[in-house]
Amino acid sequence: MRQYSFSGLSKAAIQKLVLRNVDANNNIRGTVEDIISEVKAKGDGALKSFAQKFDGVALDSLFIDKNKIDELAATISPKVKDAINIAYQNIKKFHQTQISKEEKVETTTGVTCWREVRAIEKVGLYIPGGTAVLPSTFLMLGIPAKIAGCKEIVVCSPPQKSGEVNGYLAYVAQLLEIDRIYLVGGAQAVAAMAYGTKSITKVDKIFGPGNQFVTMAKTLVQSTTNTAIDMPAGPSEVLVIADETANPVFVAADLLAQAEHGVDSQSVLVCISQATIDQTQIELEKQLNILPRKEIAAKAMANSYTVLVKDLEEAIDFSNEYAPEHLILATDNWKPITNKIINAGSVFAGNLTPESAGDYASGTNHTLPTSAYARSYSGVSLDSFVKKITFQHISESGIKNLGKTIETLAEIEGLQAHKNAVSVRLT
Ligand code: HSO
Ligand code: ZN
Repeated sequence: MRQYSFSGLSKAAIQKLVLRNVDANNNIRGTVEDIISEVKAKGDGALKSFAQKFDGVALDSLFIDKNKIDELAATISPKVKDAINIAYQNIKKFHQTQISKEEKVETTTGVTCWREVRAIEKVGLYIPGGTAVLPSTFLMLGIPAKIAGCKEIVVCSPPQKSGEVNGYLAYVAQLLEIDRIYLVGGAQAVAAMAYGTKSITKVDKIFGPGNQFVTMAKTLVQSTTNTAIDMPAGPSEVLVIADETANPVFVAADLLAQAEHGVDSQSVLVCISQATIDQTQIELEKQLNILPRKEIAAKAMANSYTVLVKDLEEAIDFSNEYAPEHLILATDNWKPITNKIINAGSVFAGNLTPESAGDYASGTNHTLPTSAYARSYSGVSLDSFVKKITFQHISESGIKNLGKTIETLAEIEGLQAHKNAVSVRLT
């Protein structure tokens, strides 16, 4: 890992250091535009030829149904089922706490305002299946979609060589009572859900992480259709803040857990102790060498760095500039610093709290803003699957009490018809 010292970095140098993934997708834009046009023009036919071209599978059917899902789900071991069940319960428990009901308020006597929550009717979930199939992502998106009460949940995941999905995804589908999985991956899946095809419903909002092609497709369709997206999701990243109470073995493991996601992932260590940085470097070498995905992780680590800081406050300052997707506080002294965190997707507090817990099973959602979008976006939650509609009711006394105010404001804006809409009710 490259090493920097906070005191030696100018403001401009920090800005440069925290910058990531700008223009990363520009060179693939053309390819993705072609894929989208093809899906728009040829629908299901295009999806089948892309499955052949990109996944190497000749598909008879574009989806698997309930029978097939049950059959595949039955092939997984009881141990894995138990683990998925526990994750399912915890994620459900946490997301159920996000159900909210707001009170009506009488802003002026006779004028009542309130909001009501409605589920987004049709949602599309994209479950990646490239170098790693992620049943955990299916849980993270499917559970809040179900709690919200979305009427139609379209699920797309690339077909495996068998022309099916793996048993883990099938088991999650069973838990979520989702009866169909479309065998469609990549940018073509996003295009299909945004424009609709004969067999795939056009949805109102598309969720889910993916490679650069998927992300580019999401970005493009949100500006050309009325389909929304959860967030622009780039390569995954972690920032670990560590002090002398941190365990370098744990810190190295956390940095590598991020790095194994993809060659473009980034792991950053911000530490108040040079000795801990040095020990972590030694640990990294040891642990990296025995990882099955060491080639991927090594490339990501080459794109990663450490920053030596004088204290935890300075560490948080740097982290707030970076705005990490995941922030690990590898310190026993995490409590006094949480209120200083301004920009982060999800925070893992204390030395025994690995990011992997949130990736899989503690309950929080792992679909989070990357590439400094944590400055303005929240991670996926129940809120992502609902809309809040404002209502108001005005009684006879209400229009009397507020009428004059509205008339005056309409007048200063020169909007006579607006004024009239009140005046006619006052006479
Ligand atoms: N760290 C990823 C989520 C994930 N990790 C899925 C393992 N499986 C993005 O938050
Ligand atoms: Zn992960």
